Order: sequence, then C-alpha cells, then structure tokens
Amino acid sequence: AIRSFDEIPGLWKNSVANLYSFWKQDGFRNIHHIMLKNFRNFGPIYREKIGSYESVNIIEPEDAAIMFKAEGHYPRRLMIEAWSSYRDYRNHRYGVLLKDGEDWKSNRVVLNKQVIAPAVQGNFVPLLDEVGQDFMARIQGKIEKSRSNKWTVDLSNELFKYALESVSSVLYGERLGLLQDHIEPAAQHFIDCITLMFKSTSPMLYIPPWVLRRLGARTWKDHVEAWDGIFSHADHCMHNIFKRMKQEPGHGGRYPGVLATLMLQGQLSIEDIKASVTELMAGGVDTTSTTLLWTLYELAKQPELQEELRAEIAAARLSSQGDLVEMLKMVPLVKGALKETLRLHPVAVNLQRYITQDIVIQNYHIPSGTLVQLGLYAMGRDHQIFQRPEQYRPSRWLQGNARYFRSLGFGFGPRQCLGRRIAETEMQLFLIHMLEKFKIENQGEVDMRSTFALIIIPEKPIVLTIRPL
Ligand code: HEM
Ligand code: 2DC
Repeated sequence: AIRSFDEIPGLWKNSVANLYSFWKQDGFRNIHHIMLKNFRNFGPIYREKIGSYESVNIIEPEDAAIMFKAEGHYPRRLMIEAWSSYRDYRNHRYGVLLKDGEDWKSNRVVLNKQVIAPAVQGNFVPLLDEVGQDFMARIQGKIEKSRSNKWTVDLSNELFKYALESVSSVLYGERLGLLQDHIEPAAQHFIDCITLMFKSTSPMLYIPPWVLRRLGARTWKDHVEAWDGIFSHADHCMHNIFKRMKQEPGHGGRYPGVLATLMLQGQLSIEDIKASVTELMAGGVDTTSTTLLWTLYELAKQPELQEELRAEIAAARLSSQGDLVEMLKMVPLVKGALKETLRLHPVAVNLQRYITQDIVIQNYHIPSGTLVQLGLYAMGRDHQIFQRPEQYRPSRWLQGNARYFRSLGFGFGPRQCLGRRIAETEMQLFLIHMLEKFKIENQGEVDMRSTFALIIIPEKPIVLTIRPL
C-alpha cells in the first residue's frame, strides 16, 4: 500500500526548533553538508521544515523524472522572497526569473529565441571568443611581468571580470573593456554587489524578509544596497545601448546584441526587456566564473587529464579549419569536464518544483502543490548513482547510457537556466584557449571545502599556478 504524506521521515513537526538547530550547525552556510547527512539518516526521501521553508527532498534520478513530469505548463521553483520583496520595495518589475504563469511563459518564449535557441550560438561565438583571447593575453602579460615564467594567483576576481565581460558582450553586442589593467570602479562595484546580493539572500530563505526588515537587520540592508548597485549599473549599461541605437541604428552590420535585438523586435515592453536583461547580467557573473574556477582546480590535480583534453582540442582545431561553431561540436571531453565540475560542485544545491498533480515517490503519496526538491549536490556525490563519485572523470559522460536525469546542472525543461547557451559557450571557449596555451598547477593542497552563499562557492581562495606550455 502507498504510504501517506505524513509518514515521510524527516524533521518537519517543529519548524522553530529546527531553525534553531539549523542555525547552531551553521546551516546557512552548510546546507549542502546537512543535506548529505539527511539523506544518509533518512534514506532517499525526507520531509523538512526549517523556519518558513517547507519541502520534500529526493535524490534519485528516477524520482527527479517523476518530479519534472508533474511540473505543469507553467513550472514554478521556490520563489526567493528576498528577491521579489526587493523589487516590490523599489517598485521594479519582475523579469523572467521571478515571473510566473502566463506572464512568465510569454516573456520566456520571446527570450528563448534570442538567448538559448541553438540558432543564436553563431552570434555569440565570435564575441565570446574575442573575450577568451583577451583573457589569455592578460595572463600572458602577467606571466611576463613576473619574470619567473609563471603566475601564481587566486583567479576568482579575474574570472568575475571575464564572466561579466563575456555576458555583457553578448547582451550589448560590444565590449566593456574589463580585461585591461585598469578596471573601471563601476564594474568592480557591480561585481561586488552581486556577491553581496547572493550572500545576503541565504538567511532569508528561512526567515521572511519582512521580519528582518522590521527588525532592522543588517541582512536586509545589505541586500537592498546590493540590488540597488546591480540595478543602477545595469540601467547605466542599457542606456548606453539606447543612445548607440539612436546614433548608429544599423550597428555597422554587426550583431547588435540581445538587448538591441529585443528592442528592435518590439515583442516585449521596454520594462519587461530591462527587467530580464538586468537579471541576465547579474546571473551571468558568479555562476560561470565559479564553475570555471572549480574546473581549473580539478584539472590542476590531474596533469594527464590536461594532456588528454589538449589532444582533443588540437584535433578539433585542425579538422574544424577555423569554424568555431563546428569546433565546439568536436570536444565531447571538454563538455564532459564541465558536466563533471557541475556534478561535484553544482552552482545550485538543489532543483525544486511546486508539483501540479499528486505523485508517488518511493511509495509515498505527495499532494499537488508541495515543494519537491532534488538534492543535486547530494546526487552528484552518491555512490549508488555515480561509480566512484569522488573521482573527477570527464570520460564518464561519454557513455550515452549512464546519463538519464543525471546531468542536471542547468535544471530541466522549459524552466531550465535561460543563460545556459551563453554559459556553456563561454566556458567551453575559455577551457579551449586556456589549455591551448597554459599548464595549470596547484600548490599541493588537500581538498577544498565549499560554502553555501546561495550558490555553492569555495570556502577559501583557490590559489593556482599558471605556466606557459
Ligand atoms: C536559472 C544554473 C549560468 C541566468 C537557473 C537554474 C539553474 C541554473 C539550476 C534553475 C533551473 C531550473 O529551475 O530548472 C546555472 C549554472 C550556470 C548558470 C550552473 C553556469 C555554470 C547562468 C548565466 C545566466 C543565467 C550565465 C545569464 C546569462 C539564469 C536565469 C534563470 C536561471 C535568468 C531563470 C530562468 C527562468 O526562471 O525562466 N540557472 N546558471 N544563468 N539562470 Fe542560470
Ligand atoms: C538556492 O534552497 C537554495 O542560476 C534554495 O543565475 C533553493 C534555490 C532556489 C533557486 C536557485 C537557488 C537555490 C540558487 C541560485 C539559482 C536559483 C535560481 C536561479 C539562480 C540557481 C538552489 C541562478 C544563480 C541565477 C541567478 C540570477 C539572478 C542573480 C538575477
């Protein structure tokens, strides 16, 4: 017989006590480790209520498939109240990230065609490739300046700039110029605001923003300050493009970028366009840069793997004869490396949906409307799901049979990551250029732990040494 919802194991009966013990375990920064422990204690399904946050958690790919099948026509994930409260507070419109229902769908369909459809990759590739090349030139310059034929560095801020330059080049069809020696303070401030925005969000997953606001808490103030900085800089960038569109309507025959294309199309209101472009700009920095940093960290541990990737890249470079879009189709191991990074170091600790029909998972009945979460971090490290999960082994992704609902770093279905195509192209080109020119070495340190700051990031700076080949 199917067991009832209330029989699901877990801690959900005393949400205030659970919040207290969560806080005592430093849960705001350790949610991913606590989640591992919960699956170990309760098995493949557990129910949880911490403060105001109530969910059912699952781990198996087959159960993920059931969850996504019940997502309905307008899939909804956890509404991050901190983000919507800020917009309500400042009277900003929601973009595609926060919209729901028909409003979400109609915006998303228009954006898909300009941002994630396979056909637009050709527009992005030349821009992203140029950014990649500039980054390598910058590293080369640093190596020369060091006079020791190497550069030992915590690359995180360099990668933030690389990621912001990349996403901006695609959104605006032109370069911001962040990879020069003097970085504009405005751009650095924008980068710092995004980090603060993520960091100040996590406590508000469990304690509603209005409570913290009423208490005059630092978290809410930081959060408002961070979003204010994000919105004002994005607004400044977008105004420059509006000016350019008046002065030079044809953009010299070149691809004018996502923003200008949406404006010229006129299918969305200017307010809707601005809201979503702001989200794309903010969503495009910490996500790809952190994933690239983790990838370099993993590659530094395995020089032989770097060689294998280099061989694949060299062969693809040769047979694609200068056609980059073609080249990107010939590097399955590079793509496997990025999947492997997202398996061990996912940006999103879990994927969630409010299910729109009753379902049965692990023989428990779960009613329509429940928030179901797939523990992505825990799934990636489970030995029942991945053989030798502790090993970073990109080739595991080359066998097509072992991938069913296992490669979910960008989410799934119509509500998956809108920036996925930009992110993948940007990261693939980065690795290609990096491996063609440099060797990556570590300082012989042991395993780097991670921290939850809404997204999963390294706990401490990762210091790497880069040498010319
Ligand atoms: C949503 C991951 C990069 C913009 C998401 C989601 C995940 C994710 C897991 C939720 C998907 C779901 O619920 O099914 C990642 C990862 C990235 C990345 C792993 C890089 C390694 C980016 C970039 C951008 C971006 C570069 C912007 C250019 C967005 C937006 C959404 C989203 C706007 C919300 C889409 C919607 O609600 O319709 N991302 N992301 N992401 N991401 Fe990304
Ligand atoms: C955080 O329990 C943990 O891509 C929560 O580019 C559940 C949750 C809900 C939504 C997730 C969030 C987690 C992590 C960060 C994500 C977000 C959806 C989109 C966002 C995954 C897993 C992100 C980083 C976007 C952010 C765009 C924004 C800055 C405008």
